[in-house]
Amino acid sequence: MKITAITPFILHVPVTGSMIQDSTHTISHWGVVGAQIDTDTGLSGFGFTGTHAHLASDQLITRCIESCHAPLLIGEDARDIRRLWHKLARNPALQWVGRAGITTLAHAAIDIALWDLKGKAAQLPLWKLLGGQVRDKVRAYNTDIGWLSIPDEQLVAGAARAVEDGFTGIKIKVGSSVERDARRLAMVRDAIGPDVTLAIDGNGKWDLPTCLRFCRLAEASNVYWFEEPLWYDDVKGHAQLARQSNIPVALGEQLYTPDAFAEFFAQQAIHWAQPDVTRMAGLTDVLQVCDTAHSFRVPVAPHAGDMSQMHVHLAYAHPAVAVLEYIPWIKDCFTEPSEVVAGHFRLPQEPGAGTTPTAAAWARFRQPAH
Ligand code: 0YR
Ligand code: MG
Repeated sequence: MKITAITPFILHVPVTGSMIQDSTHTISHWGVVGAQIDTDTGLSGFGFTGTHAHLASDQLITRCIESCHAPLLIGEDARDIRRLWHKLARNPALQWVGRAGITTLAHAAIDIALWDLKGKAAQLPLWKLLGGQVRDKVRAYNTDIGWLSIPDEQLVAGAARAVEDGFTGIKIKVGSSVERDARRLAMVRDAIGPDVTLAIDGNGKWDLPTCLRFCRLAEASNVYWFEEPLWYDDVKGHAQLARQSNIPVALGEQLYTPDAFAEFFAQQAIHWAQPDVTRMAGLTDVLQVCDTAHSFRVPVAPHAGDMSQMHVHLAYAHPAVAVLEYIPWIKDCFTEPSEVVAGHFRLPQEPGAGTTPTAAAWARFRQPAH
């Protein structure tokens, strides 16, 4: 299965309600920035990374795919996923200038497209290729009801509606002010009752004293995890918080390498790991993190940079994954949307990684790749 062409693409897809905010970002669209890999078998694979849809930086990713990674891949056997992963990780054009960041996001798109091809060639959904179903159901938690930009009453109503719709987990954003966020958290807990898991996400905004002050107020609300309480790379800060609060600590959506995760595991700084195939160098890298997490008995809750199109396969196939994030912004762009029914993700059936865009999405959301 020889690679004959690699074509980058960019889609900008609107978020729910035209705008959302967390503690650090205001966004109107999700960027689906990726690569189509064609082969001499006639099969094409698709892979993508997730961005905040800034065309200028999205075009740096597509440029990196096309100018730096693609020349190393044309003519190669698409089935050699791990060998090609290492070839790109040692790309002479990139290793000196970009061991993380845009180069990694570009690598992610390619690695995922290769997994998609492998599934299509075998006529199997990715979860089957990864070793089969290790669980009957994958529990979903809803993040899309919990943005900081949602006013209090709407937040409470949205949380209650999500529970009525069958969700047994939700997540709300924090990181505005300790008092406001603690009040909103208590209101939501009140509205959803004691049986629904309720996580919070600070997106790296606060410092340790602020987090400790917040945690004291939040402990009464039975918080499932506190995600990115501190700056993403701060291992010792998270280790301290993990020791000083009763609320479990989660992070990983901003980590690029297995080495970064290894440090958090080794320092016992996190209770939950949240790797993302669109942030790390693809599924190949995330599988390694999931295996390590499993050895440390740390549960994995993959972050929704892919809006769970690929992670749903991982979640069905890897024993470390405990729960999966649900944000519905881009699902209808794909031939098999990642759907939640009665609070659980449907088991994908189509061959591949769930990354094939529909013609309609292509026509509607495509942006210039250069
Ligand atoms: C919006 N999920 C997250 C979005 C989301 C971010 O900035 O990118 O909130 O990825 O933290 O857990
Ligand atoms: Mg997050």
